[in-house]
Amino acid sequence: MMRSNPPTLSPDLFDMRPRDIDLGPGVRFLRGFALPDGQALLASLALVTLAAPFRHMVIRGGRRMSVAMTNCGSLGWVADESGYRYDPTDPRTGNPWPEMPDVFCNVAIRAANAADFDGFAPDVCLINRYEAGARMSLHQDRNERDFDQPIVSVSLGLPAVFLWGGSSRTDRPRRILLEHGDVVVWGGPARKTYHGVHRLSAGDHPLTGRFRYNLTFRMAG
Ligand code: MD3
Ligand code: FE
Repeated sequence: MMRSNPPTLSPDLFDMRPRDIDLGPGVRFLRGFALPDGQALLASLALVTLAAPFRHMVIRGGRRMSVAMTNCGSLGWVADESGYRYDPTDPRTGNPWPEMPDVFCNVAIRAANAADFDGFAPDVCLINRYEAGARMSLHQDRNERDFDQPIVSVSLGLPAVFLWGGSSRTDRPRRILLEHGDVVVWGGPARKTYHGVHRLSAGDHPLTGRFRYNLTFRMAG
């Protein structure tokens, strides 16, 4: 009898994962949702970063973030010694942030719709770049104006262990593997949950080399 799929040649530890992960009310995990757009997203990302290069922001207290960041859209997330904010201007260049590429916006809106959010119109795409050792400690995202709107995240390149905590920083987080093409829509009661990213392991991804990128789409203004 013909098989519709050839057998995999290498054992994949993650073949045992459930197809859909339930992260509780308000969260929709869309595994592989952005896979068909992966290359287009990365090509547009490269253009954005020509105008607004990745940089390691310095947070209050003087520490440099291990994750390199940039933004596109009418606003961008920035950190400096005075705190966090959304700003229409890239402090590094003095220019407005680059426009959000259509392919970015389209994926984000389609994902929000798939998760039953209507009217998602992101004005910010924060772009995070992780290399081996880079991590993001547990935090809440609370600089946005309207918490009824979700955040849409798109993972590209090397996989990372995402830490999904609770309503308190001290709640023990669950560990979720986020891989190339995975999209998660975080809304409703999940919106203020503590979350972070475990330090990235070294690797070599066919499309992104030694990096992991994460795009987070927000309605901030
Ligand atoms: C849940 N980024 O940029 S994406 C961030 O992979 C951030 O770079 C991580 O946390 C990353 O703020 C995680 C998933 C994510 C993003 C925002 C959220 C989950 C969220 C906001 C509220 C709840
Ligand atoms: Fe966050």
